[in-house]
Amino acid sequence: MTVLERFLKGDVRALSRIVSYVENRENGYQDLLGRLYEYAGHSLRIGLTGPPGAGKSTLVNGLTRMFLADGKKVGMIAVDPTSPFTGGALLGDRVRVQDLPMDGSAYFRSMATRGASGGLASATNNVAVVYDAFGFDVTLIETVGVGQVELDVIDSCDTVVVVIVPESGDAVQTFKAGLMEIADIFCINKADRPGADRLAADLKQMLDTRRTIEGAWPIPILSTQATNRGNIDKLYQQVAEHVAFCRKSGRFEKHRHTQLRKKILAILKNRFQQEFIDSLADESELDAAVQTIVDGESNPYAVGDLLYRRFSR
Ligand SMILES: Nc1nc2c(ncn2[C@@H]2O[C@H](COP(=O)(O)OP(=O)(O)OP(=O)(O)O)[C@@H](O)[C@H]2O)c(=O)[nH]1
Ligand SMILES: [Mg+2]
Repeated sequence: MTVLERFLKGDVRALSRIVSYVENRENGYQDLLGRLYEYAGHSLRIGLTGPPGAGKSTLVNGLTRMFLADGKKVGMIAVDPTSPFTGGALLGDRVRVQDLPMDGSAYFRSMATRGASGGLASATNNVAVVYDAFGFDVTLIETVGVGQVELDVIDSCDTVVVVIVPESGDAVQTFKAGLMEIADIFCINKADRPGADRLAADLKQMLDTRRTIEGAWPIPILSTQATNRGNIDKLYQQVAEHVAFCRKSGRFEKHRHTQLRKKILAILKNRFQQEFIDSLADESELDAAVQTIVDGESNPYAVGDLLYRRFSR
């Protein structure tokens, strides 16, 4: 049996092989991914984002247990754009997944920046497609903060949970951090700590004063205590309600349509870009062009224009 056949039969080791293959963009990974799309499209994608140490992993663990109890298969991805280490599974993450079943109903990977930066978001999306094709009903994606990589990752999710803690400051700071824009659900974790109620009230006021569009999803604010599973069931329920809301309003399909559109454009952009750069393979030509600018005979835009015209001819 080939690795792909074993993968399609639910072999977890084959899953690991294919995830690595896609993650490392090994030769021919696009063809393989292309084939996997045939089996994908069924997995829900739920993103959890928030400041470091907010309790995202603990919440992911809690949600995973609830999905498992509901008979669902769950894939987890932890994305850490700040860590340069390959497969940088943090000790904490390993500990947290240790007590999850090993029968393939739950699977965890952590992804860190490697090689070419900027590819982390697309690598994460690709791994999520592998999970989807493998048959995970749900993919939970954890990211830290809100940089461009995280936004790209989060953008592909059907539901986004923003996790904040009393320590992360007031509602205004949450707003400034750009977290208001991306949240479908607010989760104030570590509600056992002082300041949680105040933060919830401020956040509510902030959300209330924003002009709400007719028929928009009313963003809920939940307080959780992830370490003792406090209110995890409420979070689980809100996620389900958000998904149901999106399906009913057509937002779900529309969002997925947009994602596929973006994917096609990204593929095209990469290909054209590569083709163009390849056409400039003669470095001396580029150096000569630089010299014309140094000599005051041209400028970068004029050179770019010239090279582009020649390429497109
Ligand atoms: N007091 C309290 N501690 C919590 C709660 N939830 C998580 N923690 C603790 O907070 C610490 C960080 O939790 P994680 O789940 O690793 O947080 P994270 O957001 O995944 O952290 P990074 O991935 O490093 O950004 C751990 O020591 C948890 O046990 C909570 O509700 N209350
Ligand atoms: Mg974590």
